[in-house]
Amino acid sequence: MSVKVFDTKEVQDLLKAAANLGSQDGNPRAKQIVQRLLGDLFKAIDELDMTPDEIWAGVHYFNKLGQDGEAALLAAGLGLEKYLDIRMDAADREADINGSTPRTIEGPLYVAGAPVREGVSKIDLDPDAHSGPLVIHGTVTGPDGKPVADAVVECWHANSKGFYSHFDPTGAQSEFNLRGAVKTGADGKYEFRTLMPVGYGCPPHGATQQLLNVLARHGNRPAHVHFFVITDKYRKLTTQINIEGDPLIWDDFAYATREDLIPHVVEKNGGTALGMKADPYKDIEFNFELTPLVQGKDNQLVNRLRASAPT
Ligand code: MBD
Ligand code: FE
Repeated sequence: MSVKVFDTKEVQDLLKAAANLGSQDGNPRAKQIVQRLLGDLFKAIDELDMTPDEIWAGVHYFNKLGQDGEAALLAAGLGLEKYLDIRMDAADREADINGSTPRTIEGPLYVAGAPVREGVSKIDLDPDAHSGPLVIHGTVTGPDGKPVADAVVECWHANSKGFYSHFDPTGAQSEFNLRGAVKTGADGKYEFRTLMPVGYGCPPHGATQQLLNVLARHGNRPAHVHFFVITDKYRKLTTQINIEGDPLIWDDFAYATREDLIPHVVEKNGGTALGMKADPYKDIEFNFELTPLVQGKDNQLVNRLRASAPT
């Protein structure tokens, strides 16, 4: 079939009716977006001559995606979340905001409500025989390079199986294992005492991996640690660091790796005195430089549905 119907009056009227453009009611922005996205889909069906079988496969894929609770995971895997970062980066350059710690995607596995401690937090609550001790520490500064007091640095990462607490399919981790928050003092310093994470892999039978398989893509991420840095004075930073040496660093299925987000991992001794499970430990120094508010506001604050749990 090579029929083309998109530009017919019948189809254009159908699109307008579906988005209810003839009415003054409803949410105008939602109507605009529905008309555009549905129109782009109709057009693609016409131009690629998509078959009914392909369309129904796609419709039922959405059902599986929802059943699996993986829509935000797929958004990361298809680069949609990265694309939003690319746009925010471009907006920053236009606003002459440069040189700060790069942002990178939040991902779908944050849980709000981790306990906030002063300066230092030990966040490995559960034992993990396959993971060694890790200290991550540094200083939060403003665009002026001066330390920021009362900033909250929040961090979350996976265990030695690549599983995150709250989302662990084995149910093995306690709430807030490997999740924590630290408030900086006058020196702007934060420190997390934890265990070395291992890279995440998409659930092998989930909708996301199902699509990635069709594309001959893997669904794995290099070992990484997520951060939010939040203060009244500057804009919220959402970022991650990768663990140096992970073979997937430049092959992340979620496209989150950035040049300035791969700090060196240094071998140290003295872990026992820090309350770590062994004396030799790995140490990462990573400093955060925040960006200025724009006309007194965080103009890029992202609202999205986030999991939460009681502290
Ligand atoms: C992760 O740990 C993650 O950070 C992202 C972006 C997607 C899936 C799992
Ligand atoms: Fe992650």
